[in-house]
Amino acid sequence: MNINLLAVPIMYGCDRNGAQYGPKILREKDLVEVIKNQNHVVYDFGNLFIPSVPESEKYANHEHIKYLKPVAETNNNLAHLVYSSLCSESFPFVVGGDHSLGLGSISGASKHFENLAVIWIDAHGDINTPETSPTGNSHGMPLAAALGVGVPELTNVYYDGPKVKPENVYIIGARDLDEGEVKLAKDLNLNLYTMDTVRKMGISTVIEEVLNKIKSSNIDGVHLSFDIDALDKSLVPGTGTPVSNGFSFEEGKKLLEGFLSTGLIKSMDFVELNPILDNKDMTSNLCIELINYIFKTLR
Ligand code: DIR
Ligand code: MN
Ligand code: MN
Ligand code: MN
Repeated sequence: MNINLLAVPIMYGCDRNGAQYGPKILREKDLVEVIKNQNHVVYDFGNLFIPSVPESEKYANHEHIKYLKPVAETNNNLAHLVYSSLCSESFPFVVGGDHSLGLGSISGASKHFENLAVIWIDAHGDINTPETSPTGNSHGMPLAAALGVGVPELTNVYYDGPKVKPENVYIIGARDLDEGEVKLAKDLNLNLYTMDTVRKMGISTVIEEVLNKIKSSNIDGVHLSFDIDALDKSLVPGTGTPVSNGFSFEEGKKLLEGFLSTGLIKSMDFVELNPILDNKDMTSNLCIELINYIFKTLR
């Protein structure tokens, strides 16, 4: 397959220094070679330009959402790269950086596909709005914005209006949802597979159910957004908001393979690695192993 590597060294969405170095450390650990060795052709687009904004201007664009303007701008730029990658039949692999970039990925993919589905694997829901967000960090908002909920700067990224329909959103592994997120998931009737639900159903059954739902709707493309904090806290010290009771490494691989081996996934995010928080490269090494597996199973 042709892979367009789109690296997005952004940390404005998590407001945690270090997330911007995810692409750098993964490249140092031979990211490109790892993907090539799984029999893909890799086009490395380099790092996206991220505007530099001093901390003193964190709230310059909105009273609660931090760095709103550079986040929106970066997502606009990313969206067009994802869109043009898909137009040229290449698979966009978006490497973060924090999860605010999920909005740009979805926006680009949804311009290309008639009816896009999104699988969001994460300890969090990322469906906060300025009203519900306890932190003001936009990495907790990209999925809401893609659904058309939130401030216009985010809901109108790339083109105006919603990018994905609620019935086409699948959240898997959530175990740290904010109050307002629980309510929005309910109100919009999102397909929410919390960690509790996953444990009750079993991973294989979850995969099967999600794939059946996707195949029985008129979906023509699926975007998979993977936040490494979906994995258990003990495995990922190098991420900003680790949460216990997460997936083991084997479970994470099983989940990814279940979706990536189907031929339905047309684009993907890999986000929230923070090398500064890492413990002896344990998380970045695990990321490389996971990425190797992703490209081994991608069809
Ligand atoms: C939290 C954290 N729900 C927030 N979100 C994270 O700030 O909105 N998402 N870490 O991955
Ligand atoms: Mn996330
Ligand atoms: Mn569309
Ligand atoms: Mn998360």
